[in-house]
Amino acid sequence: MFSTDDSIVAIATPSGRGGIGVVRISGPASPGIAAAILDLPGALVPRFATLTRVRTHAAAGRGGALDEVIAIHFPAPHSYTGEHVVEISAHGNPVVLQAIVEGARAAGARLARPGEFTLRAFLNGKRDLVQAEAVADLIAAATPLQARVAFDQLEGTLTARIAEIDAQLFDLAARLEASLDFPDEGYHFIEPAEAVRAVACVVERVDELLGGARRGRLIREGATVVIAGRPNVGKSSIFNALVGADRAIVTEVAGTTRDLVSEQVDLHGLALTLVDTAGCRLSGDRIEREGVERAARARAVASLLLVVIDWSEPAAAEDHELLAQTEGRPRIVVLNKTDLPAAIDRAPAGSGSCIGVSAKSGAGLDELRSAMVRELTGAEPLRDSAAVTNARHIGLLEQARASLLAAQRAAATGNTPEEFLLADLQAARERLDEIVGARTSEDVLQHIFERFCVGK
Ligand SMILES: Nc1nc2c(ncn2[C@@H]2O[C@H](COP(=O)(O)OP(=O)(O)O)[C@@H](O)[C@H]2O)c(=O)[nH]1
Ligand SMILES: [Mg+2]
Repeated sequence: MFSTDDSIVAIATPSGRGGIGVVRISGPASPGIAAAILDLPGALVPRFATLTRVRTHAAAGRGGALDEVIAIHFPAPHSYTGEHVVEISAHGNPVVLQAIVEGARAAGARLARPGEFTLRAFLNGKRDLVQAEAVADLIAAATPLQARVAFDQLEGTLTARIAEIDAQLFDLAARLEASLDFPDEGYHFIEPAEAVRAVACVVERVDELLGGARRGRLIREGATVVIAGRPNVGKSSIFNALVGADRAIVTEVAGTTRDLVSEQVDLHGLALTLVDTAGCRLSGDRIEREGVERAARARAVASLLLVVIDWSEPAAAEDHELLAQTEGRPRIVVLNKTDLPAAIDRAPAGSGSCIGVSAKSGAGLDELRSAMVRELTGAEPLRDSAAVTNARHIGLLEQARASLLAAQRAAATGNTPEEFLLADLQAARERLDEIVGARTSEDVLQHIFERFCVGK
């Protein structure tokens, strides 16, 4: 179902207006398609930026030019997709770019599907699946840390580590197979004890990768942090202080925030969706009640809750109720308004850390940020990078690990036939192959490349 013998075209730059907009054409016919829409004296010189003019399909008959452009031909196989690629940089105007695409289609190109350029790069062996997925991650990155982690994977760091693990497994499997070929010798080429050690060594390396998986996933996927508390404790003020802008309305009137207000925040490299909610109270009009219900739903899906309490007032019934409701969930109790005299004599008991802040003066906000990172990542410090970040890779590594443990148990008995061990090792290797895409069903590929946008 994935055709690669036709030529595809798409606008590769974001929609809208800008200094430059790029149309990308890939496939065997792309040099000819380019020649049909560009004013060229001869063929494009490979990898040479040529200043020329582009004619539209409509203007072609009348000989009119549409824009002045730079065209570059990247001959196969040394291109992004591994095919002949022509990139046309025009002025960044949607009408101009669309007309170039139409011109290319009239000359024989087909409109590219989402992710199809990168899919072709994968099918042509220019990138493995981990690297193709990293392209999508890099494009989607919202924080510098996300971008760095994605680029590491694009560079092949994860691929290399998986290849090392696979090489160890290959070596072990080869020795077991040699034993099979000479049955009289039994475990001649590898003693059971040695097989156990060798598998344990591989498990250790898989565990190294999985060790950073929780943090990695958090880096890649980000997290939702919901601010909860009764009206007027300063939720919106804390939200604004963490966002660094007056995004939510702050007033002394209880019940001001009625809908969810959310904003993306870069917290020490983590992409957080911070959500401000309506205060939890039962009174109020219909709109406020709807807001309170939305707040409850937001709390239910949050990765972390900030339960805000006004420390300048005696704890109210709503405070106790919210503390009881959120007990045991990942949460931080935030005592706000520490610039005022305390009316609460001690920190509320229960799970999660408790941090005093003043949204007004900014005191304690840095501690709050650090506590948020700590709660979200566990005790693990947020180091620069993470090897595995993608849930698909993590799932496959865990499956490979389970097969390895089965092999280890089998070898440990000392009398399990080599075939059984080999079958487990083979299963583990298949999972590793799936990560890099050496064996992957079309469904999985389709699912992965659907995430891309057109032109990537
Ligand atoms: N003194 C003091 N007042 C605060 C602080 N944080 C918020 N407030 C005030 O408390 C009132 C309610 O704040 P708001 O953020 O709207 O609370 P929300 O209803 O929980 O969203 C406003 O008058 C704020 O100016 C603080 O740290 N110190
Ligand atoms: Mg509010």
